[in-house]
This record gives sequence, C-alpha cells and structure tokens, in this order.
Amino acid sequence: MRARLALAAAGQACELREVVLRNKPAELLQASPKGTVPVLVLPDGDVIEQSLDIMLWALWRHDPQQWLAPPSGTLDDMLALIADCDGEFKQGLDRYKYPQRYENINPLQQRERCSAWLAGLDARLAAHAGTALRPGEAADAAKPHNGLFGARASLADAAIMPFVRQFAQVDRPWFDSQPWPAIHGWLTSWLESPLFDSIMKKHTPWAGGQGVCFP
Ligand SMILES: N[C@@H](CCC(=O)N[C@@H](CS)C(=O)NCC(=O)O)C(=O)O
Repeated sequence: MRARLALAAAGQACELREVVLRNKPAELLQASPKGTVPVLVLPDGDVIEQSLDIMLWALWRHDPQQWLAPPSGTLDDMLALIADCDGEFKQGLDRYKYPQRYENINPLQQRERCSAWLAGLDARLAAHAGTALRPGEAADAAKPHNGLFGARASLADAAIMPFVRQFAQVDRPWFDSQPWPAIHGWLTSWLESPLFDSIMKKHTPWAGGQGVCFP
C-alpha cells in the first residue's frame, strides 16, 4: 500500500501485476526469491525489493507534493520514525493481529505495546494540530493542517498510515474509543483522500501477459 501511495503521488507509471500470496507466480520468485510483495522491476532489470525503497525511488524521480521535504524535520528524521514503526510497532501489530502464528503471545499485551507507540504518534500529530490536510489537497493558509512532520502529508505519513490502518481494523470499536484524537482525524483524512481511493482499486490477479497500467 505504501509503495502504491508513493508511485501514485509521484505519478510514476508502471505495469502492475496483482499477486495472490498463496499462489505466487514463478516470475515473482524469479525476480525476487524472498517472495514478499511489493517488488519493483526496473526496465534495466534492476529489482527493488523493499516497499520503502520503492517509495524513495519514485519520489526521488518526481516529488510534486514534496513528501521528501517535510515542513518540519528532515528526511533522516522521517526515516528514523519509519524504521521505528517497521520495527517496534510492526512487531507488536503482527503479534496482535496473528497471535496464532507465534508461541506464548498474549494479543492484548501486544495491543498495549502498540498503544504505547501510538500515544507517541498522537502527541506528534497533535503538535501539528488542525484539520488534517488530505494528500494532494492544496494547503489553505487560513486553516492549520496536520501531519507527522508538519502541516501536510509527507513520506512518513504515507509509510506509517497503512500499518495504523491495519491496527485499527483488528478491533475498530476499541480503536475508536482510545484517547488519540489526532490519530483518528489523521487516519480518517487519509482513508477519505482521493489518493487513497485511487490506490485501493481492486485488480484481477495477474495470470501472465500484460499487467494493468498503474496508477
Ligand atoms: N519489508 C518488506 C515486507 C513486505 C511484506 O512482508 N509483505 C507481505 C505482504 S504485505 C508479504 O509479501 N508476505 C509474504 C507472504 O505472506 O507470503 C517490505 O516492506 O517490502
């Protein structure tokens, strides 16, 4: 999801081949034996295998919404927060969502672990309190907007939001009852944005031949 967001934000056209994970095409495993998605194969045959690297590749080429240059903080600051999300938060999320895949895991303890991380995220968003600016929406100087690194969306928002969405979906009424007003507003803005809508279109799984043109 984060790779698609960045490719769409960059307006980077590519051929999309939808993969069903329980039926991975041989071509995917040939390009990237680790067998996870997303994978981006470049025209010269180079392969980018990590979602964050695909985001960076797309945005370095074209970054019309300045996702790599947030209003406050630096690219390194964003990468540090994303690394923390991909580590601590994602580990807790996987164990909360799929406790049966692990031994001796209490999902509620994992939810607590994630909650501690989200409390920090809420404080960070609240520091830029205001109406959340939808990705792609023009900033209105008269109206404050929020993002993780300033008053608009950046790389960090697009990279972290998909995992917060997954966390929220495990038990939506519980998530909605938590004291995280800034996160609730931020997530809603993303989920209601035309950018999010555009990347969530359903595609038929690839079965050979030409994929579909994305975005
Ligand atoms: N660090 C990788 C993780 C990718 C990842 O774990 N993707 C999941 C789907 S969201 C996957 O492909 N899992 C393989 C499987 O379930 O077989 C990245 O961000 O690109």
